[in-house]
Amino acid sequence: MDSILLHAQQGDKKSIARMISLIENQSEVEFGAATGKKIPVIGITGPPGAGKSTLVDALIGEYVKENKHIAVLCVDPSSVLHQGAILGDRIRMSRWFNHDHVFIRSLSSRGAMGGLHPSIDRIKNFLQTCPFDMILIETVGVGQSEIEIIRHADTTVMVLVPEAGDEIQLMKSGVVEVADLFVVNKMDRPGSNLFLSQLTNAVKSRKNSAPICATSATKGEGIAVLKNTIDQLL
Ligand SMILES: Nc1nc2c(ncn2[C@@H]2O[C@H](COP(=O)(O)OP(=O)(O)OP(=O)(O)O)[C@@H](O)[C@H]2O)c(=O)[nH]1
Ligand SMILES: [Mg+2]
Repeated sequence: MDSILLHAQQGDKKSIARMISLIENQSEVEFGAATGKKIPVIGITGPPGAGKSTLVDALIGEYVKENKHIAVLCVDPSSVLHQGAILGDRIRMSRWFNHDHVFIRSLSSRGAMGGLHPSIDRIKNFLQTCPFDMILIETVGVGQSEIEIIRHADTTVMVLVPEAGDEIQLMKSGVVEVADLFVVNKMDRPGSNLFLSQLTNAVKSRKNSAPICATSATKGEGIAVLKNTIDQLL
């Protein structure tokens, strides 16, 4: 196992994948502690189908342009939709699977209450010891209880879509309180500008303000601004 770890920490993707499998299957195994250079962890969360994977795919493109090395964990908390969503993630990001600078891994949550994989902390700590510039974690989160991601991420990005409802609903769901950055995706959809202004109002009533980015992930619109906004928060 030592040589797998060594290769993983030199950036060999096969070894990284094998190490993650080992960590998943052995609850006591722990690699890496938060020492030395800390790699930023960005959580991307939001309701099912909001476009999280499409956005991650586009963001990878921005970081790869800068020659950065990126690790992506896709965590799906819903056991029923599990296969379909993970397939969705794989399709959405498929162009990056063979890219030297990109490592992508899907994890099932195995019924963890907060919606995140039980070994996510240990996997994250291990990835911190590998040569990445950034770790992105995609997970589904709809209400406050499902936004456990904030505990694991340095920066939490909440992806919402015009269909997310009105200002009252936003306040009720509690999502407005927890994110560091909001994305209104699917700006090409009807009602997007109204939703954007309602979200802006809702976020204004927070104690600490948070930036809001508007994107159309499928068209690649607003991605560069989103990337810069994320970078400013790190
Ligand atoms: N119209 C429009 N559709 C989009 C946009 N971004 C994503 N989509 C579509 O929305 C659907 C869901 O996109 P995904 O990226 O899989 O969304 P997700 O949030 O990762 O979904 P889950 O991981 O299953 O929760 C796909 O059909 C995308 O093509 C957008 O900006 N505009
Ligand atoms: Mg997805």
